[in-house]
Parts: sequence; structure tokens; C-alpha cells
Amino acid sequence: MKKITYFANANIAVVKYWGKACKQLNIPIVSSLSITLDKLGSLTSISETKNEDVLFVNGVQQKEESLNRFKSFLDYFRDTFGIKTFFKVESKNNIPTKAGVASSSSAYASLAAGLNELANINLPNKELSLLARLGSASAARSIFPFAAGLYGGENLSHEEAFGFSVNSPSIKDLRLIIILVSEKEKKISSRKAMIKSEESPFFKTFVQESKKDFHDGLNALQNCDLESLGTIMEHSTLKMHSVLWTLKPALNYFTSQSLAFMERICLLREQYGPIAFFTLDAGPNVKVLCHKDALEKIIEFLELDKQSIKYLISSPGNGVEKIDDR
Ligand code: 2P0
Repeated sequence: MKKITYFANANIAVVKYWGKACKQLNIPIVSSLSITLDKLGSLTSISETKNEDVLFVNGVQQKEESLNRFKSFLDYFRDTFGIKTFFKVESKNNIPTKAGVASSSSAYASLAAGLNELANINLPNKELSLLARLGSASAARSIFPFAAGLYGGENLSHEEAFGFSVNSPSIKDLRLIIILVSEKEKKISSRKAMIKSEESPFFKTFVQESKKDFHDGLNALQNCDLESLGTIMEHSTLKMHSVLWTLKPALNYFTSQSLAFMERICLLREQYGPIAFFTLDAGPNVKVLCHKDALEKIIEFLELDKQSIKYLISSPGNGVEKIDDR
């Protein structure tokens, strides 16, 4: 039986996607921007099966919510491309799963790329990003290397909400420090939290503000202007979390350790200037954006080597790629 394996890196949004314009087609309500991580993501193998779809994540067979989401994605894929078979998918993450480190971005990007090859449909990257988006919107960005964007908006059609590569000549000099405050699975999925977010009095403002963040963030990313990019990134994440905090009841992904790191990064800037910026996704883990030359100073200031907290350092990495089965 033919087995195809792909690896996709996860990505961290610098301008956040939060909210859906169309739930059925998973079209984001805002455009977003991200940095693709290097060597941190999902390795996904796919083969055909006769009777039913089966999904293993990190060796565990999936049921309920995760299986249903996967099956609806495959149903869409079969309907769209006239495919009759079922699939067995085995996916392994080398980053914490469902802990706000974007594991669904790499999972669905590697799955879409594997299906594309297994079913022989030869989609170019733009169309591949549309397919990946149907599984998980952030996955549309993981198709591309280094830096990427994803179009969203209230009136966008499926074909208009595609991912794209952002050309940024000195992007490889940037680093992301991922501070693993907690590797536990999040209490509420991003998907549920973002749908709930529509009830926040700040949601409309978040959507409105995102247009400028996307425009200015794209400029900053293309020019690799760390200070502008970092400032927009912090503002975008704080606006996203403000939406969550202003729900009734409030939804909070931070822990006291996340807040302590955010405060420490602000103190670091007071001392050394604009060299480090934070962002958080749907989980307590803090990601720090900086230039490679400032890494040592930042690690020392945050006392990362003196604590028991794990951390990862990643550079901007490749887009989705095929792995040869040996
Ligand atoms: C992002 N996140 O732009 C935002 C910021 C988390 C915080 O995309 O429902 O798993 O599968 O499209 O992509 C996480 O949400 O949501 C996410 P679905 P996804 O990276």
C-alpha cells in the first residue's frame, strides 16, 4: 500500500487570525501574518483504506471532536476532487499538541500536502493553502516558508481566502523563543473560543483594527523592521486576548507565569531598548520575537537557564516538504 509522508512546520502569527466570516468554509474574518518555525511541527503519513477514515495523533487513535473534524475535512476533499477512497493518517507533533503552539497549523498543512500527492491532484501552493485552510485556517500559512499571510474578511469567497508567501530578505536573522509555560492541552479549543468571541463587545473593534495591523504588519515584515513588527505583534495579541477577557464569563488563556514573562519583556525593553517582543496564542506559552544577535542577552535577562521551564529557539523555517520513506 502506498504511503506518503510530509513534514510541515507550525507557524506563529504576528498579526492574529481570530474569528470566522464563514464557519462552514472556515473563512477567517481578518487577514493575518505569521512566521513559519524551523523544524517544529508535524510529520504526517497517509495511506488509503477501504472502509473508513482513521486518525492517529502521536500514536493515539482519535475519537469524537478531533475525529469528526478530520472526517468532515476529508469529506470535503472527496466531494471536491471526486475521490472515493478513505484514508489512514498518522500524525506526530514534535511540539506540544493543542497547547497554543499552533500544532493544528502544521497538522493540517502536512495532511493537505500528503493528500494532494496521494490523490494525484497536483495543486499549486495557492490552491493547497485553500485546502489546508478548510482543515485549520492557520494551516494555510504553514504551506509557505519563512513568512506568510492569509487573506480573510467579512465578504471573502473560498477562493479569495488563500495563503501567500511574504518576501522578507533578512527574515532569517529573526528568532522566536518559545517559552513552554505549560504543555497541557488547552481547556477550550481555539475554534470554540473564537466563535464565542463574537459575543464580546470588543470583537468588532478587533476586526476593524486588524485591517491596519495587517497592512502595517506586512510592511514591517517585508522590511524586517523588528521594532515596528514587534509593536504591531504585541498589540494584535493583546487585542485578541482582550476580546476573550471581555466575554461573559471571561475566557483567559494566561497563567501568572505568562503575565510575569510579559512584564519581564517590558522591563527588558526599558533597560535595553526595543529588542524583544511577546505574543501569545490560545494558550499560556509566551513567544518572544527578537534578532539572533540579542538572543543571549534576552535569555539571560529572562533567567531562562536558571528555571525549570523548558524553552525552544526557532528560526524562520521551510514550507511544507515531502519526506522520503526509507
Ligand atoms: C493564529 N490562532 O493566527 C491564531 C492566533 C490562535 C491564536 O489560528 O478553527 O487552529 O482550525 O481555523 O487555526 C488557532 O486557530 O483555528 C489560530 P481553526 P486554528 O495563529
